[in-house]
Amino acid sequence: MTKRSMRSALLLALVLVSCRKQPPAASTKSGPAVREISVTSKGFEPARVEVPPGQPVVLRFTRKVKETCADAVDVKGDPVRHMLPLDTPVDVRVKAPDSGELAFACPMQMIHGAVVVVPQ
Ligand SMILES: [Cu+2]
Repeated sequence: MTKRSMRSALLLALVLVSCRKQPPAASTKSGPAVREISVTSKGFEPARVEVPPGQPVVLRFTRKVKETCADAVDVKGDPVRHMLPLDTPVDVRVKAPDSGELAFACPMQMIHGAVVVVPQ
């Protein structure tokens, strides 16, 4: 297998995996935008994700490190604490505010990130 075809196969596998994880309601063509956020030794990467105002958006968190206090994430205004199992994408659906930011953080509020509204 060439490097190129391996890459295509990998991409295809990723697409298949992400399709399967989508709930039926999100499979319409006007589904919410998805922003991938990794948890690494540096914290949330990227720590700031830009979104249009007032739109639903899916934050897809994937924890990639074993040792981190961000083994869960709290999103401001969301009473549910979202556990982040290692190497498992977890979708958190939020609605972007009309302006400003929507903060998220680890349960101890040590590692921070934010959804940043960018006017269109
Ligand atoms: Cu923490």
